[in-house]
Amino acid sequence: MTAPIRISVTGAAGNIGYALLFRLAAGDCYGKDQPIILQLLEIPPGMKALEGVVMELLDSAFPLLHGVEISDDPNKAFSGINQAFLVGSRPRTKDMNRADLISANGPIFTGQGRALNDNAADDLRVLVVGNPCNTNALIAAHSAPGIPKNRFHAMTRLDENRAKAQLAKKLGSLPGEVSNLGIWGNHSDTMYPDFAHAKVRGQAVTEQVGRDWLEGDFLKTVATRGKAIIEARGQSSAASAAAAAIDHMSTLWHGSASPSDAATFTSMGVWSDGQYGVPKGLIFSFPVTSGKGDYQIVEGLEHDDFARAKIAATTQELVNERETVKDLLA
Ligand code: NAX
Repeated sequence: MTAPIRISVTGAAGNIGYALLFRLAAGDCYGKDQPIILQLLEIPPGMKALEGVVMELLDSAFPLLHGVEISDDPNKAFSGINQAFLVGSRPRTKDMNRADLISANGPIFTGQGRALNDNAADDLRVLVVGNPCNTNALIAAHSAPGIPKNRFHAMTRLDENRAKAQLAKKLGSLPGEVSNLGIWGNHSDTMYPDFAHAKVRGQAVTEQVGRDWLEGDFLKTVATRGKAIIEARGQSSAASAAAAAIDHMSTLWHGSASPSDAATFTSMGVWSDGQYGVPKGLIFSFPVTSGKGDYQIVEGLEHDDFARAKIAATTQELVNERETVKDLLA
């Protein structure tokens, strides 16, 4: 049988953790023939709840789950891991603006970056979900000088999935029939879902629906979807966020041609080397294709003035966030 891979999930007793762990253990990410060992990290107040989650994981008798370890020490939780889902972070409270959130969460990712550097396996891949995920991924990457920068990703797949769902609904198609919908920039309401290159059933979206809707209601609905879910549910999106995390890491593991991935390209927040004029060294969401374990930023996409202005705005926001945390970037 294939040797198990070690997967760490931080914030494992939280809402997203609760939705994510059971799908990982069921084989939804790495395949039905890939055993896994889960190494779960929480802060001390979360450990008791995490013990309960572990009981449920064991009670599910997942054949692929070859072990579960828990710890409140990142050095232990990251020991020998191949894959990391960095979900845990402080939620934004009503009195906090985005800059406060960045300052509150930044130090978590310096510590976790160092612990990954010192303890993880050589083939490590990291997905940062905890917000502000692009800048948290940047901090973690800087704190792990021994790990290549292209291993640190931020999750914008939920934004992509939300955008695909809206296009599918509008055009009476299925989400799986929407392709090449790239998210550009920051996982925040400045991100730009690039409808101009998107296709539904192989035909350009812009040939099937008016630009008024695309530039108006479509962008607004995608950008404010998280808020709408909190208003309706009383809690932030958790199951759809976990599904997007599975999609991201599954695409990276299996390649873009994975059966669960109808798109020719998908979106990942990754290290910029200056593509499309984005400053080098930001974690920026680009359209990517993925081979096994690696990705390539899609080159040569043309943007009109509308798209250029949107991409400039989200770039500027990430530059500002980087400035806010510059003391944490070793
Ligand atoms: P919860 O508050 O339910 O869970 C977070 C968990 O993290 C808690 O159990 C907490 O004890 C733990 N935690 C806090 N600090 C930690 C640390 N230093 N080490 C380990 N664990 C720690 O939040 P949840 O709904 O699960 O959301 C988690 C994060 O995902 C939040 O930052 C949230 O903003 C972010 N999201 C990101 C999304 C994305 O698309 N990138 C979408 C969904 C979500 O909003």
